[in-house]
Amino acid sequence: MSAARPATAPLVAVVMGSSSDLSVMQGAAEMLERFEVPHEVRVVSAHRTPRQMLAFGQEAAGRGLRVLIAGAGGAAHLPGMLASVTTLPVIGVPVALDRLDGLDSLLSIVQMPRGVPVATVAVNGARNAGLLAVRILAVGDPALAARLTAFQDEIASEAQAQDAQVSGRPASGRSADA
Ligand code: RP5
Repeated sequence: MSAARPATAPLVAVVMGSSSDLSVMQGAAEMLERFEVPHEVRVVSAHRTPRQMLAFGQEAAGRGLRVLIAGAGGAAHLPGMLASVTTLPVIGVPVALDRLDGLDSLLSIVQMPRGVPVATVAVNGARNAGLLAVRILAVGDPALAARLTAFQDEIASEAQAQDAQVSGRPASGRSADA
């Protein structure tokens, strides 16, 4: 029988190639905080600390992590390299740098070879990466799934309020789309 996990043991790791990615990657952490998912935030570089990066990926599942969110910019190898040394789902966040508007980061992350998947979100799409991690965890957690449903109702209400403001029509309230 395995030892009980501490309540705060991280289930998700938000990792990035440099602290210069933090302003974007903070969005993932904010979504995890919103859903009270225990997580850790780390800088792990595929190029500057390659050995530590590989060890991090190899040890992640054994530490109890369930999902890795990896953000990087430019020659963005971090998500793919982590995916190559773990069986955990890896969500890649292309971080836009000053040049090329993040297209370099996007293509570096999304064009993985067969057999080594990285679920790639939009350029700077860290908030969706956090939400996707929550969705993955919610597959086996009905309470978390219920909170995701409440979140979807909330963003539907926001969209309906925008419609009312733009169109001048009364807010429609809960509908088939809410
Ligand atoms: C990548 O290089 C990092 O993910 C970052 O997006 C980019 C630039 O890093 P810094 O030079 O700002 O540290 O590895």
